[in-house]
Amino acid sequence: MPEGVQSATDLPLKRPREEENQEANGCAAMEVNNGGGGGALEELPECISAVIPGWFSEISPMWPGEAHSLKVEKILFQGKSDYQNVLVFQSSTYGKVLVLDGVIQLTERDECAYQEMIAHLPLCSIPNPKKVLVIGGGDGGVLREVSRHSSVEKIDICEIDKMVVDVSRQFFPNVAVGFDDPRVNLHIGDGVAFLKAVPEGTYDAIIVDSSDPIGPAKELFEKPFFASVAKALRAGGVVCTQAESIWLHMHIIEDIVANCRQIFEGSVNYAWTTVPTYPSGVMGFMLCATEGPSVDFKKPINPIDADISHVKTYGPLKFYNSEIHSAAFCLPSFARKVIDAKAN
Ligand code: JA2
Repeated sequence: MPEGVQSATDLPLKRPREEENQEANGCAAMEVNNGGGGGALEELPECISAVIPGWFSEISPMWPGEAHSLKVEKILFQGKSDYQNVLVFQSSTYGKVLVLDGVIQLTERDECAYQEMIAHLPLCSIPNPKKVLVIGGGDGGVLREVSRHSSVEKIDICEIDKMVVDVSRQFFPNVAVGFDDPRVNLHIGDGVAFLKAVPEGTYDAIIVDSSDPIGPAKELFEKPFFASVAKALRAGGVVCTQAESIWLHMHIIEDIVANCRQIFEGSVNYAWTTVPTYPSGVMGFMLCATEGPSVDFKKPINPIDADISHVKTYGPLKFYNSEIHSAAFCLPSFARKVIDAKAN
C-alpha cells in the first residue's frame, strides 16, 4: 500500500465536524481559486467554477476536504428563497441537478435510488399503509413513490420552502409528478410545528426527506422532533429519515441512533443505499417503529412488485426490489460496531 494511504482497518470512525475555513453555504473555496480572476465570474452563482472552471463543485463543511464535481452545460435557474439558495443546472452526464445552499439534492439520473428507497423501505415493511406523512421532500419524488402504494388513502406533505416545490414543478416534471396524485395534501410550513399539531396516532408511516442538519432542517435531527414523530404515529407505525453517510457522518449517525433508541420502543434500524452524486456515494436511512404490532424491517411483508397499477402512471421502479430491501440493512463491520452498540 502506498505510504500515506489509510488501510481499511485505520478508517477513522469520527471525522472533523467542521473546518473553520469553510462557510455554511459551502462556497468559501472560490476565494482561493478566483484570486486575480477579476470580475469574470461575477455573473455565476457562488458554487460554479469554485474548483474547476465550468464545473459545479460541492464544497460543504458536511464533507470537509473533498468536493465531488459535475460538468455544467447550462445554468437553468438560480434564486434565493426565504430559507436557502436554490440552483438548477443541466449537467453533462446526470441530467438536470437541483442544488440547495450548494448541496446536491437530486439529479435526474440517480434520484430513483434515494426516492425509491426512502419510501419503500418503510412502506413495504408494514401491511396496508393508509395514512402517510412526508416532511420535507419538496421536489415531490417521495410523493411519487408513496403514490405507487394502492393501500394508501391520504398523503400529507409539509415542506418549508415553496420555491423548492415551484422550481421542481418547472424543471423536474418527472419528479414533481408526485404532487398530481389526488391523495396528496401539500402544506407549506415548518415540519416541526406541523407535527406538533398532529393528533396522536394519526399516521401509519412518516418519511423525513430532509436536507442536512446545518440549514433549515437542523431540528429534524434532534430528539424532540423524534418524540413528536413517535407521538404522531399509530402503534406499530414506522418512520424513515434521511440519515447521512456511514463514510462521512458516523458521529451524527451515532447520535441519531441513540436518540431513536430512547424514543422508539419497537425496532430501530439503519439501512443504506448508493447514490453516485451524493458525497461518498452512499446515503443512509434510520428506520424505526413505535411500540405495537412488531415490524421486522429486514423482511419486507408488503411487496410493491405485486402492485402494478402505478407503473402506467410513473413507469416501472428502477432501483427498489425486495432483495435490495433486505440487503440495505447489511452494514460494513465498522458501521455495525457503532450502530449495533447503540441500537441494542
Ligand atoms: N447529501 C449528502 C448528505 C449526507 C451524506 C452524503 C451526501 C445530502 N446530505 C443532502 C441531500 C439529502 C437528500 C435530500 N433529499
